[in-house]
Amino acid sequence: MRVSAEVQRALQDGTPLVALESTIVAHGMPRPTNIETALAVEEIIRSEGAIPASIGLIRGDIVCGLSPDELTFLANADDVVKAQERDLACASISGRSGATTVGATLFIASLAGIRVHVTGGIGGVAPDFGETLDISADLLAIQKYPCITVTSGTKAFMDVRATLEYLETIGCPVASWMESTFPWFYSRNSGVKVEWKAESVNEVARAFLADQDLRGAAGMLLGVPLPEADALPEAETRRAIDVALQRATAEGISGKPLTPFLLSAIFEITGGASLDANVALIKNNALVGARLARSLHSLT
Ligand code: PSU
Ligand code: MN
Repeated sequence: MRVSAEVQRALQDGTPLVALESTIVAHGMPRPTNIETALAVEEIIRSEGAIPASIGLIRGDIVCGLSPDELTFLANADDVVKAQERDLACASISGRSGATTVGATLFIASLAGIRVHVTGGIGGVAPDFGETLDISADLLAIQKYPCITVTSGTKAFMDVRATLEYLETIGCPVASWMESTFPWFYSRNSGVKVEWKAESVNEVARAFLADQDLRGAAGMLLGVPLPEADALPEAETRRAIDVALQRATAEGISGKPLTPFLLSAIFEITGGASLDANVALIKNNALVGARLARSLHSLT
């Protein structure tokens, strides 16, 4: 594992740090919006007085603190693996380059000692989990590693209610930012209630530190609804998901290619609004995440 000089310095000097996953860059957004957004997100974090630590795999090296060139490489290369935590060792010994998922990013961030992680969407529990057992490895990692994940929801076509049930079962605290329902990625409201409505970054930071004292190392999830101006009406999100899923069934698409297929179908169905929403939400999460990292630093 290689920690960039800038991230090492921030760790030594006690400058707030924010970890960023790279699957959204390599596989979550089309070019060139992916790299433009990744660089803009890093800039937002800096402008809030924190240091970004983008995480990924470069030719077998696990890197914490990707340079702009390395991010650009991951955004444009065609053979970038989507690395979950379990894939890291195997990808590393075979010299592969990879984008890290939320789960893999949290593992690396926590090794480095970073306590805030910003992403767009997390994996979730799939609507057909009863047959497929498709429950994202992200969820266990979010609970397990001592880092707060800032997200705007699960991938929109996951079962939000089942995902929150699962997080409850495994003991992961879940808050919604200024709302009493969990966000729905492209839309502000999934309709699923949460018990913890967070009213300030200071409240979340204090709760996180108290939880470390009480239970030992553990993570937390903060759902932040995307800004009103970029949000899709709930009915439009519902329709886009339904139509995209029908197309996937009609074309017999399942397994790994399903997510990219659905994302591009949703893009087309919403006339590009889904991508604008995705860009807006990750930028907004970067703002909240950087403020949260600053708050954590002021408390410790
Ligand atoms: N949601 C999106 N775009 C993404 C992801 C989620 O809207 O790119 C990525 C995240 O990196 C997340 C991963 O960790 O997908 C989850 O993959 P899976 O469902 O296979 O666990
Ligand atoms: Mn999955």
